[in-house]
Amino acid sequence: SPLHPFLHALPKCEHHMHLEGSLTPNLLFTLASRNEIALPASADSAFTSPETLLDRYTRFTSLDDFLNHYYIGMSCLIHEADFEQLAWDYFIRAKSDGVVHAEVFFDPQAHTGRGVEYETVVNGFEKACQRAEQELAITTKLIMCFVRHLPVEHTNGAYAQAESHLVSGRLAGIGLDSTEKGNPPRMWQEVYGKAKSQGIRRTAHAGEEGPVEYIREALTHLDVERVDHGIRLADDKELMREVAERKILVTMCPLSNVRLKCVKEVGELPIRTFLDSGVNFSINSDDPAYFGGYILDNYCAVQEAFGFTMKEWEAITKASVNGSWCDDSRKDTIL
Ligand code: ES4
Ligand code: ZN
Repeated sequence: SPLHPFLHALPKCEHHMHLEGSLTPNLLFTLASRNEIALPASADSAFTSPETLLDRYTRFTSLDDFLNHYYIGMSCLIHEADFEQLAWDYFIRAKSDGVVHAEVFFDPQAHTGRGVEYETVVNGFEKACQRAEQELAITTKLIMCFVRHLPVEHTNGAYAQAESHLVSGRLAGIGLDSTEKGNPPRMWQEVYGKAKSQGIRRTAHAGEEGPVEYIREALTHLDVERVDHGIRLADDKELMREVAERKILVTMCPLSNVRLKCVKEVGELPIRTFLDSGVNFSINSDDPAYFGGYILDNYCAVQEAFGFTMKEWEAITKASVNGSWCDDSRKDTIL
């Protein structure tokens, strides 16, 4: 696109990027070897080499098909230095795409559940965040997610482990991810209520594979300040108006949605509708190592599908900065 240099130069905020989803096949094989992790000898031999794995990633059939690979991949992360390297490699790449502020997700339960200490994970990620701030001038926030495929009863333990970090601000907030269908947001009402009472920021994946009712539930039962994905929001025009009025940020992930067969193509996403209806949204990479693109690739895919004007891109950029969980002085510096 002739707008490519313009899109590259836009000051980008990333709000929806799972650090574990930035694990490239190359780093995955390096860590598997270094940590002596046996990769599965799967029927389709996806884990033969980085090349066969990358090729398999072009054929995900659903969110769960992706998640099966995602959880195997992260089983190679063992030591603090592994987590630090993972996040640092992402920040380098984000910098080259024009990211100035990154709020990144991670899944503590996916690590503690296989014997890796919570502190190992957080300390590694925090070291990378500090380096990104000092050496790359990227401001960062860590958001912990609860995983919906595990019993909801596990949530209180995961929250308790992180609670002091959430209260002190070392972690910026909580999110909810993993298998959506059959796991409606209201199931996590209790922990979200506690977080709210402690002044902790809240977001949740909703309306990715699940219906618009899950978006409504995330707003009413979890009182989220953001909606992650929110593809289905345009199915309920009244709810969409409410999201616009309340300036709830919808964090869109176009290439993810295509790879996971939530939509056939980027043009099917309600991005033009959101822009015209005053819904604030940002464009993000989700799991860039798995979905064939980092944040700039997602901006370019949106431009190819919707052909926005420079003025429209400036409005998108502004909403993205203003929807960030950084303080106002940082927003002013970016804009
Ligand atoms: C995820 Cl694309 C997506 N959806 C839900 N949960 C996730 N965790 C990591 N990537
Ligand atoms: Zn996600």
